[in-house]
Amino acid sequence: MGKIEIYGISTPNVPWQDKPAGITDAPVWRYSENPIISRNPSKGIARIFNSAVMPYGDGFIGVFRGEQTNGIPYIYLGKSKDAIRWEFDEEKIPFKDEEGNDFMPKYAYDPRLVKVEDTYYIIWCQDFYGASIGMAKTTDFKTFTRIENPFLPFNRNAVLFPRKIKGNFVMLSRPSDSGHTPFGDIFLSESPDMIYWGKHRHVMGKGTEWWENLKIGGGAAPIETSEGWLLFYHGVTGTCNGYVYSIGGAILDIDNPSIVKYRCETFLLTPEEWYEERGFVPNVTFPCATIQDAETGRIAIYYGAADTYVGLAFTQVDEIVDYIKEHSVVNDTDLEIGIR
Ligand code: BMA
Repeated sequence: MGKIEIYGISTPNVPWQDKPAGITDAPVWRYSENPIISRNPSKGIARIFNSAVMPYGDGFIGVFRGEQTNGIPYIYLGKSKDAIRWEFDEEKIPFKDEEGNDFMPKYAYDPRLVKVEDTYYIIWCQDFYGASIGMAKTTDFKTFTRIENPFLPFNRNAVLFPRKIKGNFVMLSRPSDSGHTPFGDIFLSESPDMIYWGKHRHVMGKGTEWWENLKIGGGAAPIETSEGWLLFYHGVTGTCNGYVYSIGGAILDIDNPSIVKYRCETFLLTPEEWYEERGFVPNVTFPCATIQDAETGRIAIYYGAADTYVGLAFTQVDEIVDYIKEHSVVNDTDLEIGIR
């Protein structure tokens, strides 16, 4: 164990590759066999990307954004023994309402998967008279019950914390428009029951650094560490040829996560490889999940690449926390509690 502790389960079978010797100035490195999910991964699905995974049983489970061959995104369940090679259900996840009746969203994308206490929550973006957040819960990955939509439209990138804080569920989200949203900050909301959400707080704004100067959005569920909540998020800049999505890192206060303790002024990963630069939407790296091992501090980051593939990258908790702290620039809106 290193100097920074990860609070959570040990996952000794977390996917891992040591850092290549040539990489000296970056704390995150890519899996050499990327992308781990390629085009046309299963029947009727043209692309899988922006997807979330976690340990389950003696293997791993995940919720995957599958772009159907009619262009409409939906969420599919996948299973894996090693968290690298995945098998997907052919049918969409069969969401039901509380009475057990079918209750399918019109479309669903960018799912996150977070376990809080004994329940797994799937959080995604869907139509609610415009782009907004949908949620469902399961305890067995067989029955999936939709729960109330947490927020008014328009909103995206909702990410649940993996435990209650001061007795409440806590969720990050990014209020948006219903299109390609040329703005956006990360906010936080609390709920005692997963039905009523409030106590909204501003967490962090789009960055002053150029790589994240258009908008930001939550990525993977925050990782609880002895330094605070480690958050991988996406930051976007606009160019004459469209948006570029990079992965950033921040550390939020453990008891008051609307306070940003450290925020890395440089991106942690930006489109460089062919599968990140070339695809349905070029120049996108979009983190949606991590798997981490409390024992070794190993962290595997799952990210969508070019709205076409799933990539895998690695870091180690001591290294990433040190890097974020060494390169941290926080401004007044990061440091404040976030209510006006
Ligand atoms: C965002 C979301 C993501 C997508 C990204 C880049 O607005 O829709 O699903 O990866 O754009 O196209």
